[in-house]
Amino acid sequence: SSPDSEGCSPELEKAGLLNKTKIAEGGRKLRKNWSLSWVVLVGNSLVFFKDPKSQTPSSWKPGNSRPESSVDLRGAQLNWANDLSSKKNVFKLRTVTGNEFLLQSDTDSMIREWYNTIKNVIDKLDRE
Ligand code: I3S
Repeated sequence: SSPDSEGCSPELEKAGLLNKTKIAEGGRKLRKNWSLSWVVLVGNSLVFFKDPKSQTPSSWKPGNSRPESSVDLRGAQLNWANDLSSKKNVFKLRTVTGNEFLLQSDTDSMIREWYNTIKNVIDKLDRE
């Protein structure tokens, strides 16, 4: 295979719009601030982009746009968290460094796909 097809560029697993709020930073609780985020799962990372309007599925690549932040999924924990919000379809992602995010979508099928896809990556990394 060509140098770019494997190894050099990480695999794009999924991309889409989700409501996001960070609720803890290094274990310290933060005030919620929900906003719509363009979320990209690529390799072992979940990458968040600020401006959904300027994002397209092809614009996630480094250089094409600036990520707002990125989360390493290795060792992360994923749990449904409908008790942590009045919104429906909420799950919580906690990183090894103690950063916690809530992600949400009103579309049941979409949030379930995101949950399953992220869970699969975390489980795969746990087995390495
Ligand atoms: O868990 P909380 O504190 O009830 O979360 C709500 C608040 O963060 C609220 O902001 P202010 O209290 O700063 O105005 C947000 O507007 C709500 O969206 C938060 O609750 P939900 O249930 O939407 O996660």
